[in-house]
Order: sequence, then structure tokens, then C-alpha cells
Amino acid sequence: MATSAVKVYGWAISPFVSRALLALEEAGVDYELVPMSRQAGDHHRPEHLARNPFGKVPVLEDGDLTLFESHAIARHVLRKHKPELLGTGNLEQAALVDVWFEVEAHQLSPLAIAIVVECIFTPFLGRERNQAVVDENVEKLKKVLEVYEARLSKSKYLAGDFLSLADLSHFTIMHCFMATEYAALVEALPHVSAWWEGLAARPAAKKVAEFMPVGTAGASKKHE
Ligand SMILES: N[C@@H](CCC(=O)N[C@@H](CS)C(=O)NCC(=O)O)C(=O)O
Repeated sequence: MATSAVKVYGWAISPFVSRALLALEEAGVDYELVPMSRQAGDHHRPEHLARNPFGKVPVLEDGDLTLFESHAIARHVLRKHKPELLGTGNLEQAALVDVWFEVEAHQLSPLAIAIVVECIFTPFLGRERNQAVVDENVEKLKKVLEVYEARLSKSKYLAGDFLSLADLSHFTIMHCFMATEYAALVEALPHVSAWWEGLAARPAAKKVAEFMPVGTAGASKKHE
């Protein structure tokens, strides 16, 4: 049986792993997802530590090139196969893609991840959620989302009027976040909400969402 030249190692329910898969799907790259088990500790085994010395997933193998860190993986995939999603060829556009790619990584995602961990993954692992952590991050996220609302009231996408990696990079963590009762924070902001719905409707996003069965809370479970 022929094996794919591009391999992604990890468990696809992870938003980090799925960020890599989304870039591959958007670029139309044929790839193989090599499943690993977190419970079995596959990521601590020597063969995986040889791929990523930090013992995390995802790892991408692209021929002889082995990469870790989901942002770097996504950027590599698009640089190679769909550079227009990086704003390539226009210095100003490329710089704005970089800005909002960094905003996702350093402003929005840390807050959204903290909420998702407490609301979805902690109960899934049989532990009790820490509501104080949720509340603190919800308050910070509200302010960040207001900045997004202002930005998206001026341009259809984050880097301008063109879809880019800056938008796509949000998809997997937001997919998880929208399954919490705090989805209402997004739904209350018309421009952020329309942007999110556009992202979630993309065929590549729908395909990746199938790997991430976190359910949906949405408008039906608004936070009181
Ligand atoms: N900054 C990394 C984060 C990777 C990461 O934390 N992956 C999680 C996926 S659930 C993991 O490997 N966790 C295993 C562990 O920390 O033991 C990225 O973006 O790839």
C-alpha cells in the first residue's frame, strides 16, 4: 500500500493537531494522520521524542523535513502549497497576516484554551472544573473579542478583505470554545459572529471538525 509523503502524528481532537490538519486540507495536500494515544503515553516514547524533543503533538513529516509547533507547521504547509493565504507577494498584506496570526497565538488562544480546558477537557477527564479560572479568562476574552469586533467591522477578514492563515488559525480552538456555554460571547458580536460562521462553513473546516467531536453549545446554551 502506498504511504503518503506527508504525515501528521497526534490525536486529532487536539486543536493543535487539527490546526495542522486544517492547513493541509485548505491547501489540498494529501496526508496521512498517524494516530497516537495520549492515554498510552505514545508522545513520551523515544521514537516520538526523536520527532519532537518536547514530547508534544502535532508533528509533521514532509519528506525529509520534520516539524513541530502547530503554527510553524501551518505556515510551512501554506508557504509551500498555498502562499496566497500568507499574503505573499504584498509586503503590507503579509505583515498584517503576521500581526493577526500572532494575535491569535498570544491574545485570543491562551484565554480560549484555558476556558475550553476547564469546561470541556477537565470534566471529560473526570476532574472538577475550576470556575475561578474560567471567570478570569472569560473577562479577559470579552475585552479581546471587542478588539476583534472593531477590526472586523472595518474588514471582512482579520488581515484585510482576503482570507488568510490569520483567520484559519483560529478555527480549531474556536470550534472547541463554541461548544462551551460561553459561545454567547461570540454570538453577541455581529461582525465576529459573521466571521466565525464564514470560517466554520468552509469545507476544510467542516472536515476537520469531524475529527473534533466536542459538541456545540451555541445560542441554545447561553451563559446566564
Ligand atoms: N505550542 C504547541 C502546543 C502543543 C501541545 O500542547 N499539544 C498537546 C496536544 S493535547 C500535547 O501534546 N499534550 C501532551 C502533553 O503535554 O503531555 C503547538 O502549537 O503545537
